[in-house]
Amino acid sequence: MQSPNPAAEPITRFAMVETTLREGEQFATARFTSEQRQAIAQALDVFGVEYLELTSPAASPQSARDLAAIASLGLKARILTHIRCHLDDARLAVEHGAQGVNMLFATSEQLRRASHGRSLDQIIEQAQHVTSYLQQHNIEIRFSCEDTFRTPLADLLRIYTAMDSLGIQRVGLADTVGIAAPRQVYDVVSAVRAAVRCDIEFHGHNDSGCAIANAFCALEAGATHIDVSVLGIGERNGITPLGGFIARLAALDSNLVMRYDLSLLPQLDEMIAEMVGVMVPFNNYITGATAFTHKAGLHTKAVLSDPRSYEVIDPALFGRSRTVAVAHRLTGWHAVAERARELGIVLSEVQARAATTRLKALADERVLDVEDVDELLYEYAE
Ligand code: HCA
Ligand code: CU
Repeated sequence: MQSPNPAAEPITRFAMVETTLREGEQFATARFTSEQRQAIAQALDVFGVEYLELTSPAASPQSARDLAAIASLGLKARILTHIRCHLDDARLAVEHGAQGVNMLFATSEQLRRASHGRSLDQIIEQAQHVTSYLQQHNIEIRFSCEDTFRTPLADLLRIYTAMDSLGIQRVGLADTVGIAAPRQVYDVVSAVRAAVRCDIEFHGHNDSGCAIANAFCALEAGATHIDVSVLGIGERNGITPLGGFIARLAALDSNLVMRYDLSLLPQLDEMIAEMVGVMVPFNNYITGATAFTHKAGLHTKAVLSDPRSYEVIDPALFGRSRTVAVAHRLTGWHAVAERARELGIVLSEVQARAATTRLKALADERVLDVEDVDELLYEYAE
């Protein structure tokens, strides 16, 4: 298929950095026990995410113990921990068995003023210092500029090229406050792509509803690693959701996501929703209650003859099935005839149309459910 953006490279290589165990723990109602943290790590590992990002061992003694415990599980996913660009934190990461660190430094003027007050040169010097320690311990390193999209591009490029020249594995772009729009993400990632040799990670918040689109644009511009969390949980209203990101890629080409155990997605969403005390949203990507429900007559007619007419994602890949809603005033005779067939009732077109007319009139009077439809259809069987 022709890419909508002629400059965009086809997406060939990417990895997911799953951060339910770090960003997700920053969600308002999240408080995972050690057992839950391990269960989440294991479930995500079976699903097939490439990286797990865990809360810093500097956060609390239990967080440090849980990092060590998860790092010793022998999972396929690489175990990262998220640290400040600080030697003390780097030491703790090494001591607790992390294979890699995702470290960050605030670089926008807004955050530099509010947080550490350092100059660009001081940031780079500190990062070099910590990097050299981590490299002596063979730790995979990602360095991220917090609040990337409110940091001047010239500053970003200066920091990223300095870090790239140290031989770190990745630089990270973080839309910390959810302010970036897709074209902006595309442009900034493209500029970084042209300036560094290392991999590029993107972390996007969803305050203005662009987290999935931004992650996708980052990939199109050459990012290689995308941060996600189950249901998108994180600070405020969260980040790019794992399921939504998968949906975006599956809509483009399901081959991009076939390496994951997709049928586990509904369980993953349910598990995290329960642990943090929320419902899976009704309109959630793939796993929401209505994600594959077709209602209006025109839609149901087409979907019954070819699901691809109104479905760009195959529900079966995720162990889900489609629902054709019949018990309402927008119904159409194809859907009604199909419901009759399911009941073993064969209707002629004339009968199906007549039943549909009666159904619509009834639905104008009161709320119907499928039993009402079935009752009406059984009258035709007699
Ligand atoms: C935060 C930090 C962070 C870090 C992202 C990253 C963000 O909790 O404020 O390390 O790339 O959104 O900037 O989550
Ligand atoms: Cu974040």
